[in-house]
Amino acid sequence: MLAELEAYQATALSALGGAADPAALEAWRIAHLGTNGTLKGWLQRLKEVPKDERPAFGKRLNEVKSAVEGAFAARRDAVGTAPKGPPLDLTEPGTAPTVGCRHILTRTIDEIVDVFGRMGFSVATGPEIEDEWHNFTALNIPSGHPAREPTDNFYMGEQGGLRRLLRTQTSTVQIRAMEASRPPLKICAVGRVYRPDTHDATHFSMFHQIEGLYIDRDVSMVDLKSTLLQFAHAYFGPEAEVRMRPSFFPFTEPSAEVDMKMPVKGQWKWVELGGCGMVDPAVLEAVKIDPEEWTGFAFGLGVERIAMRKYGIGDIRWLFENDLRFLRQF
Ligand code: FA5
Repeated sequence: MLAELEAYQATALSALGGAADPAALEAWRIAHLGTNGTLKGWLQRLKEVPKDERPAFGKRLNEVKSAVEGAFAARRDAVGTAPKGPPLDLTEPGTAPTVGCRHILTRTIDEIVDVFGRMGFSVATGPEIEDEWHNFTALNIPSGHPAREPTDNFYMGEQGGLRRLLRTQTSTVQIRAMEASRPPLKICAVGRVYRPDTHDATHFSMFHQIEGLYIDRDVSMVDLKSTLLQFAHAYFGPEAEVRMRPSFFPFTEPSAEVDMKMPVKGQWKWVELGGCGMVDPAVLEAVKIDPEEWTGFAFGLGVERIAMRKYGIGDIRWLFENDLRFLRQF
């Protein structure tokens, strides 16, 4: 039986040497090392060996087993294993990965801030949950003013004796900037504002404004208009125009509505974008800036209205529906 075992080892190793590819190697492995393989058979035959010869035979069987297993491992390294799954066809057209992009509003905001940045405005920020002082009182909107009505605001309870609300305008950041730094001051602030307006093609209850504030000595309406005109030229092109119509805001005097003439579906049209004016002395006094020494202008424009005109978007609601068919166009 020992001789038979020696012969088996020689046959097995020679067959292994002939297995030249992964498939043949796998067939050899199943035949020799598999659950019903020859080597297993040899282990079972150990009990046929006379008891006194068993230790020597068992020792030799273990040596054969190690030799055969070791030879298989070496052969597998040399031949390599069979590739898993179907073969890879590098000439097949692939699936292009989806590339995301910034939301059109984010892009508009970045573009606008970039233009004002080049005109020397630094960026200021303020909280979206504001108190009455910053949203109304400091902006010369006294208590009892209709703008404070609960129907026109999202109130959120009290803190420190002041009612809190979602800010209705970025003009709140004018106050925060003037509280934080002394003039001269040239800032812009962009962000979300909230009003309980009925949704339609041009109104939403949450929208964005870009605020500008410039406080220095001898600032005039001419500076205001030339700043808005520079913005219009930089953003809508050299043919854009700016028009101011007399208006009223409690925090500016005089006040005006800002219209810009810009291309709408290929035709140049006047479009109302926001409000502006010279900062009211009462506002400067509220933040302890001497109105005899300092003057300034401020403006606040609707970002959605700018984006809609710039990119030909017909309905403000499309900007917030997150419909990829709309968003992918930009
Ligand atoms: C203001 O909010 C003033 N704070 C602007 C201002 C700033 C005046 C500094 C003077 C000095 P008004 O309420 O008109 O003004 O809003 C400004 C712009 O926001 C509007 O012209 C419009 O473009 C946009 N807007 C107003 N309400 C909505 C709305 N519901 N949805 C989308 N855009 C709106």
